Amino acid sequence: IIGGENSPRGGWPWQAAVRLRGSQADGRLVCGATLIHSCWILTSAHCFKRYGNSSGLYKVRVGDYHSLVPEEYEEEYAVEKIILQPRYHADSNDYDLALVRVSGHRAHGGGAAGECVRLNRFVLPACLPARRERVPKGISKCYITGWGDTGRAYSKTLQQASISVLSKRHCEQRYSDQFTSRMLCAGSTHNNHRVDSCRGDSGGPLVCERSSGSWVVYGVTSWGHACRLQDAPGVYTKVSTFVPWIRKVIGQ
Ligand code: 4AZ
Repeated sequence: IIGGENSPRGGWPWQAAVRLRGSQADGRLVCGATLIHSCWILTSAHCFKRYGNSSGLYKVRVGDYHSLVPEEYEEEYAVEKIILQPRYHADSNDYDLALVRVSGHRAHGGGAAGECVRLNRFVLPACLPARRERVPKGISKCYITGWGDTGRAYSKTLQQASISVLSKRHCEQRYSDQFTSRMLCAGSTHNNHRVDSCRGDSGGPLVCERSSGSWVVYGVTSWGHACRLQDAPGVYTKVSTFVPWIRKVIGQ
């Protein structure tokens, strides 16, 4: 995250990370992700472009704040399966969404029936938007979060930044037909304080607070022209488009 700040501990309890498992690169950050159900995280499909989509290569970490310090509510889970959005093709950024099912916590014991990730004050799912729901205009505060590049290096602590969802015109002007109706355009509206997602934040959430106080994952960090360039807003997969597919896959 460029132009962000340290998040409060436990401030974004749905923030998860996909990390490499085993080998020399154990624990290396692959992508951000959002817990949307005790057994499922939402991330972007392009996260699996580099190392492939076989589940044994990855693990999911939840409840984390400082990536190098073991914390009380931090847990890691094996990946049971990775489901890429069927219309995603690795040669474009369209349909850039994936669902990852995590293995249950039998090894740790003490979980509720049908639960995979153990939920608590530091580990809670975000809400899905309604099908075709638009981001509420004006009233809602939206944030991006992640451990990705801050402009100097990847962050050790979870970063947050307040961001505005922009009209699609901003991204259509900048990216022409690479920007599709499956995408959201977001960035900062003033030029002297740029805010953006960057390498390593991909797959992570763009959340906004509804007037009811619930937090909804409207976007999944996907792509953009570098980070923080003038007139280069960030592009996020529009989750509301995919709610029927998500519900079908996760079975609710
Ligand atoms: C990336 O390289 C990346 N500002 C992620 C997000 C954005 C640009 C690049 C959007 O993963």
